[in-house]
Amino acid sequence: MRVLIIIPTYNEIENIERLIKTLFSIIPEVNILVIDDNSRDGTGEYVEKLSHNDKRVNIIHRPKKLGLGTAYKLGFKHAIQKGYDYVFEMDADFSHNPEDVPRLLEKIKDCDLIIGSRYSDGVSVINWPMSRLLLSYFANIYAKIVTGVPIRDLTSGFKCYRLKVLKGIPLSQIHSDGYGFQIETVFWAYRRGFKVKEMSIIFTDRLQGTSKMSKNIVWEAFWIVWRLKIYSLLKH
Ligand SMILES: Nc1nc2c(ncn2[C@@H]2O[C@H](COP(=O)(O)OP(=O)(O)O)[C@@H](O)[C@H]2O)c(=O)[nH]1
Ligand SMILES: [Mg+2]
Repeated sequence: MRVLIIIPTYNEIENIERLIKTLFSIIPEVNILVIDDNSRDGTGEYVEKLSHNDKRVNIIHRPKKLGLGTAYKLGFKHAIQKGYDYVFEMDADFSHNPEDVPRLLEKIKDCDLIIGSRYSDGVSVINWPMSRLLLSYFANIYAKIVTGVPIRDLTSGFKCYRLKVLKGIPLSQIHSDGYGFQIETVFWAYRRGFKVKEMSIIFTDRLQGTSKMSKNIVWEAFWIVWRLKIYSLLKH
C-alpha cells in the first residue's frame, strides 16, 4: 500500500520541519510531497535539503504564490504518474492532526474519499475566532444545500483519496482555489459515483505562521457552488 501526503506550503518554516518529523514518527512508510510557492522564509530550501537525504520526501518548487488549487492539481498528477494507492491533502500548519492520518487510512478501507470533518459530530474546531467559525459553519450549510452533496464539511482541506478518484474526476475543469477547490473536488467525486464519507476530526487553528486565507477565496467559493448547481440541473 503506497501512500502520498501532499502538503502545499507558503511560508511555513515554523511548522514544516516538525510536521514532517511527526508524520514519519507516526507512519514511517508514507511519502511526502511538498509543493512550495517560492516561500521567502526558506521553507523550500529546507525541504529541498531534506529530500536529498530522505527518499520519502519530494518537493516541487513553483516560482511564486499560485494558489492551493493548482498546487494540489500538480500534486495529484504526480501521484497518478507514480501510481500511489492513497493520496492525502493536508495543511502544513498543524491544524490537521498527524495522528489522524492512520485513522483516515483505516476509514478509507470502506470508501473512496474520506474527509476529515469539523462538522460531522457537532462542531470540533479549537481556537478559531467566532467570526471565522460562523463563516465556515454557515458556508458549509449553504454549500451543502446548493450543491446537494450530503457532506457536512465540504471545505475541509484534510482528506484522503483512493487513486481511482483522482483519475475519475475532471481535474482540468476545476479552476478554483482554497475552499472552492475543496468543494469542487468533493462534488465531482460524489457526482462520479464514488463513495464519499466523513470522519470527525478536531481542527485546531494554527499556532505558528499566518493564514493565507483571503476575501477573494471566500467569494470564489460562494459563487462556485452555483456553477456546480447549474451543472447538476443540466445533467439531470
Ligand atoms: N503552495 C501553496 N501553498 C499555499 C498557498 N496558500 C496557502 N497555502 C498552504 O495551504 C495550507 C492552508 O493554508 P492556510 O493559510 O493555513 O489556510 P487557512 O487554514 O484556511 O487559514 C498551508 O499549508 C499553506 O501554507 C499557495 O498559494 N500556494
Ligand atoms: Mg490553516
